[in-house]
Amino acid sequence: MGLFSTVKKLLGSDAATAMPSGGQPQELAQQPVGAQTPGAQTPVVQMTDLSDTAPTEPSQAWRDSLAAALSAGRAKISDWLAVLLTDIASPGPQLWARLRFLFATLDVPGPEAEAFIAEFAAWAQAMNLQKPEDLRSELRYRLILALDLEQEQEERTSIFQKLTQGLAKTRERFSAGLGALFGRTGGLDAAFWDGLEEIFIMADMGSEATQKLISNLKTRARSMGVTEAARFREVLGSELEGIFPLPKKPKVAAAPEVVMMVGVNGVGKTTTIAKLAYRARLQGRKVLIAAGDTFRAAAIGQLEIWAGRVGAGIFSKAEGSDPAAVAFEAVDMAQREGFDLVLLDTAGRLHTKVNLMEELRKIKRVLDKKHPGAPHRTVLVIDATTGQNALSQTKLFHEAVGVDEIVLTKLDGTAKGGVMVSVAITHKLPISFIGLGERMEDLRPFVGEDFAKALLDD
Ligand SMILES: Nc1nc2c(ncn2[C@@H]2O[C@H](COP(=O)(O)OP(=O)(O)OP(=O)(O)O)[C@@H](O)[C@H]2O)c(=O)[nH]1
Ligand SMILES: [Mg+2]
Repeated sequence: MGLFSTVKKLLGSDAATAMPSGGQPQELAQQPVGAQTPGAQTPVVQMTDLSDTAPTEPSQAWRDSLAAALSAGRAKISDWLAVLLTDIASPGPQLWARLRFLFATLDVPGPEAEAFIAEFAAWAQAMNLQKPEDLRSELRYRLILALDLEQEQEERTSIFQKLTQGLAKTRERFSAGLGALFGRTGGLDAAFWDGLEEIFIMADMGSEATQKLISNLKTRARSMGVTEAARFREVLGSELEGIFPLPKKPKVAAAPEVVMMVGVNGVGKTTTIAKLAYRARLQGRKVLIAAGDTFRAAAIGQLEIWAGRVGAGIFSKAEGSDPAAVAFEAVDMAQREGFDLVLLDTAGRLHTKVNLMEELRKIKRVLDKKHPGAPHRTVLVIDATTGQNALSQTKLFHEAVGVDEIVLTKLDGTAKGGVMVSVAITHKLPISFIGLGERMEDLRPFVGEDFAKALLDD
């Protein structure tokens, strides 16, 4: 039994009720960390003492506290972490001992627990995780993925708070205007709709999407029987909640699953690949990263470093190589060596004489020839701080290569949330993940309902 099934049992029905009503985004990895794929690369632990015999704990009170936190019957990760990390200044024997106790209490088989601890120890060392808050946040992410707690209420709330901060600017604009509009006495007359239109335009939605949204809202208000401004918030809330389609589960007839990342310069493609690889690795998949951005040597080097850190394989060729050849040979390597997932990086721009879209189409053709059905997903990366440009980028890439889903990065900055509403309305593409920072753990599933709530909350 893996970590995952153990905790599902522990969570009981709470886990089910904590699921978002909109369902959860399609995950790149389906296996718990316990289900180590044979041959998956485990970072080598160097100079890290994994024994827990060195200094003895001055007090064993934490055992009782942890046992109590666990027997409360609900998985509340912050309670566990509080006990695990009390008086722990840095990763070391004390922490390993506590983790062993946690896993033993959860009935996690020894080898899986040891693999978790070894990988965490190696990561803490490689990333020099010394600050208690960094240690806490990394351990939290790893436990959440390994134990499949991402949709648990507490975790959703914490992501929601970050989302709300990122969307603060958009929300400010929105809520002041909406508050005044909804505070009006009276019905949904022409002045009301004009006022609403103005607010949407101010929130970077663009005129086309705004017209469409207004028309949808008129229909929805009628069907909900709402005729006065004071009740309009409900109408807007339910419209926005349903605006983001859910990612589709790709059909992968034979391994490996191939994901191609596209997007303009600097939006976060390479970083997102590292984050996706990291997630998939923590969930027990064998991941190969393919350095298809051959435009700059630095891009290849950046990926090689990340692949090493997150325990993924890397396929790269020299700077200036044909990206389609990189894609072909990477899939060949993945097939021969039993990788589950290939993440293909691509360039955001090329030398002016080569057309980027033509290049991307060629990569797709070559992939499909080599491995029918590949790429199983073409993921467009968009920087959330971009304004209306996000719309034209989506149009461009979608028309040229067919985008299956969007990853929205830099939502920790001053995100322009309204633009995503217009992308969703205009192109009906799902958003699968959001980037909330530069650390590996800062990539989380997108929940449309929460995004809408974060936009509208005042
Ligand atoms: N704050 C924040 N920064 C991010 C996020 N995602 C990526 N970045 C940063 O954005 C910058 C560009 O990221 P890259 O991954 O190199 O972008 P890219 O799309 O691969 O860029 P090119 O290879 O030049 O086309 C880096 O400094 C990243 O750390 C995020 O979610 N939040
Ligand atoms: Mg890049």
